[in-house]
Amino acid sequence: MKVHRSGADPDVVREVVAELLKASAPMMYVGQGVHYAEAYEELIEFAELTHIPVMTTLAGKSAFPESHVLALGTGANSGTLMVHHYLQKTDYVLGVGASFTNTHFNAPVPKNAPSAQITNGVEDINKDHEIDHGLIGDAKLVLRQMIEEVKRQAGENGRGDVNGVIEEVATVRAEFMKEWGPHLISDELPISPYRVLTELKKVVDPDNSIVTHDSGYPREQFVPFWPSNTPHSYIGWGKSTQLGYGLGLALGAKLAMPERQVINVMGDAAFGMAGLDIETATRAEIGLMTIVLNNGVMTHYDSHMPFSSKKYGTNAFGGEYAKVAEGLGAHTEVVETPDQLGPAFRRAAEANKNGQPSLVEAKTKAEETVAHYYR
Ligand SMILES: Cc1ncc(C[n+]2csc(CCOP(=O)(O)OP(=O)(O)O)c2C)c(N)n1
Ligand SMILES: [Mg+2]
Repeated sequence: MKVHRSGADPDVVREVVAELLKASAPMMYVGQGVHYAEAYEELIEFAELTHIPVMTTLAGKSAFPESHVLALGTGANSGTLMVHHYLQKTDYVLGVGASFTNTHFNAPVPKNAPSAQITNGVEDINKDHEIDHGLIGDAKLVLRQMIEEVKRQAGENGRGDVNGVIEEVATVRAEFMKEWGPHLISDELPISPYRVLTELKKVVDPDNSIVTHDSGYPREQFVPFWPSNTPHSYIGWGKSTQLGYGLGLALGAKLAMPERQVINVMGDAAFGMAGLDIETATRAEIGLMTIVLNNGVMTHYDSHMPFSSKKYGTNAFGGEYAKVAEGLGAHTEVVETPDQLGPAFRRAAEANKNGQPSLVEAKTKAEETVAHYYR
């Protein structure tokens, strides 16, 4: 079947652009539709023409470079302080390829600000949120219409940074990093999962990798801090949040983009659900890296099931996952101190180059500190 794309009603485009240019703190709430439409260049061009800052949802992560001066980062269940800041102050929200679905796994859509929504799913319009303008169409085509309309209304060079967005985002980002820096460079033992992220970032090239998390704390801890600057450098998932799913995604990602370093970060419970699929990677010579953040528990689940946790230890796990993975044909590493992380990641990545999967089992702390600003 042929795919048919369509653009939005030009009258609505005109009205939305006029309103956006009048607003004092507009923001973009960018979802997975930008990936589907491959509207990456248009999104950057539109943001730069209007100086509107960009938040991505969990599934939208990596649709906009997080190193960009207009990037607010990801607003998932956990998220950045910059997202929180703009969610509170915004006076106009433009959804781009976003369904505006109410879910625990994305930042809340601001209720009191006017909103417009670019989506190709008619059923998304007024589904969970009453919006002011629907821009029904393919994100790439609609953003192109919006770009042309900004040029018509504000001139070829668009609107300057009249609201001082670049400085404001930089100030809030500095505050955010000041708060989280100590976690990211922590020397504590067992190892902090945030330190794992920092050391991984030094060894692999994030722009040429594809990282994905698993359910639980690995997702909450990686999403706000892993720098996604190129399309598909991160697979954000979790609206349906089945534990173990990340490994399957990583297998597929490596097949789709064999030139990239693929990394799947999972907890010990997640490994219990799907870890045996590492044998699939060995058999099919899919050289991906799995990092098991082995903290010995399902973090926080003792509070969900206090009686059985106390009596039977149902929230806890034992086991040596590197040994299991060795039996499945992977190159394996066990890491107990932060300084061992870098060399282990280097050797694990080297094995991947030869088509062998690798597993790094890091003995980590059950870290409950998460960047939760809006919930
Ligand atoms: C199939 C399935 N069962 C249960 C859950 C609920 N759940 C979400 S996270 C989690 C525990 C995760 O523990 P672990 O993988 O060890 O990661 P941690 O949070 O400890 O870092 C559970 C049970 C789920 N998401 N999917
Ligand atoms: Mg765990």
